[in-house]
Amino acid sequence: MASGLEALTSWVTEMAALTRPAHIHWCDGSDAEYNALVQQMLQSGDLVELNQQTHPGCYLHRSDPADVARVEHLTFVCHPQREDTGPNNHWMAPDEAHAKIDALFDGCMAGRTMYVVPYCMGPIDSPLARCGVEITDSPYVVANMRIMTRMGAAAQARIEREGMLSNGTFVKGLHSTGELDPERRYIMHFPAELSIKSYGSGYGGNALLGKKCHALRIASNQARSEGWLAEHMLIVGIENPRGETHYIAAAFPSACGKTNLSMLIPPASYLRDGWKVRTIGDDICWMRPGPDGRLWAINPEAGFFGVAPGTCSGSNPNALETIARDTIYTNVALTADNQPWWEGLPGTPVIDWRGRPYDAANGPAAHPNSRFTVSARQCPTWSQEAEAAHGVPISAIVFGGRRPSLVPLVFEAHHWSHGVLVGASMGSETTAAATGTVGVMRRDSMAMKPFCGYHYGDYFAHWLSFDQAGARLPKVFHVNWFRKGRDGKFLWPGFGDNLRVLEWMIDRVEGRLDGVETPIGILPGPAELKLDGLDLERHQLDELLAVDHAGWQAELAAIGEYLETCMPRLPERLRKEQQRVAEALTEMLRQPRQADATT
Ligand code: OXD
Ligand code: MN
Repeated sequence: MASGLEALTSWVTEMAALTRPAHIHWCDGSDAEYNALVQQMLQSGDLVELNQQTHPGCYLHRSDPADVARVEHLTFVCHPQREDTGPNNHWMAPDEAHAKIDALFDGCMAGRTMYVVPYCMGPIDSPLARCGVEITDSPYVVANMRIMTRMGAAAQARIEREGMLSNGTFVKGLHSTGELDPERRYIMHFPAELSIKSYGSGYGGNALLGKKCHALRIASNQARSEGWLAEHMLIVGIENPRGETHYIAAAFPSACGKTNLSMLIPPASYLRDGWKVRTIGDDICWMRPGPDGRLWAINPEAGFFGVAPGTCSGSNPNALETIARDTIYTNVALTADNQPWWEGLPGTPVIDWRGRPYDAANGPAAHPNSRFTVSARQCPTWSQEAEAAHGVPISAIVFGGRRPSLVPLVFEAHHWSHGVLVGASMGSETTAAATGTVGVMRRDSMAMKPFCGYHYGDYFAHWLSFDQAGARLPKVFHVNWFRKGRDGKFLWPGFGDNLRVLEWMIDRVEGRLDGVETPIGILPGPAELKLDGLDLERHQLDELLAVDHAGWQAELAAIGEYLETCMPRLPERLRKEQQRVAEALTEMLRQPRQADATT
């Protein structure tokens, strides 16, 4: 059996023969290497230096205007059997996919440097972590991978050590920015081969292969066969004044506030009382049952690739502090004194994201999906527990999306199977994180629609399978920070005040509050949410916690239709759950007086 190093070098040799670079650089992940890459990119114009007085170590990268977001329509999951890919993914036969993309890779690195980027997703000594190697011709990708992953010599040493052990096999990722022509762009995944090929895009989600491609699409497959979960979730630790710390994992679709929630600042009265927030991760969570039956989670990433617009002192002061130094900005605007700028910040833009003099007639100054890449260690709420090899125990799983109507502020699932239904039924308005129309409601089960690397029906069955004797599973909740009133304005203040909802969840986990039973789940009882100091009128709270039974009956019917798209692989248990809730709603509507009472 080949050693890890032999397997790695023979694959690198093969990829070099295909792409024919002028040089090959094996990345060690050192500061000197990073600094040299930055200097090289400043010279080539790939990076622009920002104001080093206000933003030391910060640089701006401008993408090609046609390459600013994930491209779901060009993203393929190539299982040998089409059916394994499911209705949630695009499929191409592996042979056809390799042939198509290899034709693009053929000679594409001529005259350029090929970088070999070994990385580890998760703490380097964690049994839950997994390694990969990305080959790329983009120094911007290398610099971002160094921030987003444990990249370089330590990762390579782990790959060499693990060799070809069954769980030690590294994920092979080949990337080239190519011509950045959307007509010659593919993001291909080969789960059975643990490999990824990405051509024609330099955008983060398409090009930083450790992130969405490895840590979600490939890892979700591995997780299924090895008995764990790879999820699109933040992980946050909340310490209450009693000294209890609860870790909460929360799934929201892209650009719905995961970064904000993971580093929220408690309301003033909570701060006075001693509440503390600890950030473990803002986007991806790998979790598996521990010997105690609880789910233990790690954040496989080492940095944040966050959405810039909207990040401001009101929404996320911790993020602002995090990105004040040593940050790569992508597609933001500039002020007159060369500071990064985006909509939501004070000040005035002078140069827009495309490098043109700012003119409001051209649209927003910063691209709506402009980003910052920064080490998570710079975050004021960063927790040392993020480095814990065994991970952190998860007390609650939260699902949520942008739902302007119908869905209450918070409810708790009745039990695990119901929680899986709640996650599977998630819906949200689309955002600028992917190309396409923004603001359209789409189902996004577990916020994994663009990221689940296999058939959703099998994925739901995998989730259900954790409900076993001896399991101490987290409680499951659903939240909606985005409910709007009749005036079209958000009813809930969100941001730091979301801690009030997390407090209710923790009290439910600890068995301190009763909640109110409804057919859709358990809601906070009157006065169970702490609202002191909040400017919220009674009717707004009533609206936030209302259960519109007739509206939910229609929603359950729509959920039923959506689940049908997973036939014949839809687990019977999930279908029964949908029927159970639908019937409970029908029953409630048959008793008008009772229905009125909770509406
Ligand atoms: C991301 C995304 O970049 O979800 O995290 O698109
Ligand atoms: Mn994401």
